[in-house]
Amino acid sequence: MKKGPREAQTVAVVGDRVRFLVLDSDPDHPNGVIEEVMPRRNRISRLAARRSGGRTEQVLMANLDQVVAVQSLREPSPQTGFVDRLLVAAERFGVLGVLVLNKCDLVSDSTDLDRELEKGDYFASLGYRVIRASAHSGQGVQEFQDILTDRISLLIGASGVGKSTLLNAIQPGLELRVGEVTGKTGLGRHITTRTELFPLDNGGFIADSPGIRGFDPWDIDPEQVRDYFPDFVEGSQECKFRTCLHRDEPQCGVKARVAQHVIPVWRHEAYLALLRDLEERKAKLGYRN
Ligand SMILES: Nc1nc2c(ncn2[C@@H]2O[C@H](COP(=O)(O)OP(=O)(O)OP(=O)(O)O)[C@@H](O)[C@H]2O)c(=O)[nH]1
Ligand SMILES: [Mg+2]
Ligand SMILES: [Zn+2]
Repeated sequence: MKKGPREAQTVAVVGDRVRFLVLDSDPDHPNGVIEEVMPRRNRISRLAARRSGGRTEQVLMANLDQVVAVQSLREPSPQTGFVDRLLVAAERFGVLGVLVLNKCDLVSDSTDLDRELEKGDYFASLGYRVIRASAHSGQGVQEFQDILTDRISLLIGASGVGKSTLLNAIQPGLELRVGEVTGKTGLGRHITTRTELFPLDNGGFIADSPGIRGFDPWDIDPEQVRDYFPDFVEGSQECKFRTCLHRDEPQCGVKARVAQHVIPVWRHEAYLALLRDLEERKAKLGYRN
């Protein structure tokens, strides 16, 4: 199957149900062949790296219950718009979205008005589960374990935010490799190099994944993206135009709510940036799915 067209790079991914032919059942040197990948109930996909020409879907995981976006409050500092984009991909397929804000121990006083904590509170107000955690102090680790129990989940986030460390904290037997964040660049070192699914002692499965820089959701039309911002629904009912993209149009209920501080400016900007990216992609390549 790997010899297929370029798109075949994700012919079988973590979470796939497959038909498997056992060639050798000897536990010392088991061997077999994947013969068929069953239809996926859902998936989390992004546009593969630029070098693929921007036409290739990269499926990060299939058949999952929830996607857990992990950010660190410091070292590395969060990527603008990452959570917004990931939640769009989750909404697209009806996958539950969860946000973990890790390294809370690095924020001197977690009650102070940290911008990222404020953003977390906003996502929580939209109904997403948001966990303030520290793999080092133990804060939120029990809560993190609880949300993973009996579910199939994907952990995703930039390199160095502490995905593997958090998993080791709830299940030390995993003994996952973790790595220092480089002082100079403040970036992680891409310690985890492939996505791998682990059974959890308390039930459920968790996939740890390599750090990613950006997330461009796959298979979303520019005109659709507004539908995956649940906080825009109410305001959009007051837009003059039914086709309003909440950008330059007059009498826009969403922009009115931004002006009233009901919808934060950063949230609207995350939407506009994603909309622009999707429009550019469509203009360049033509929309395909
Ligand atoms: N201060 C602090 N450091 C943490 C915390 N969690 C993880 N770290 C540190 O952050 C560094 C990176 O942790 P990893 O678990 O390797 O990060 P990762 O997200 O798995 O990174 P990749 O595998 O490269 O994607 C390590 O040095 C950890 O010790 C935390 O809650 N607080
Ligand atoms: Mg890791
Ligand atoms: Zn509008």
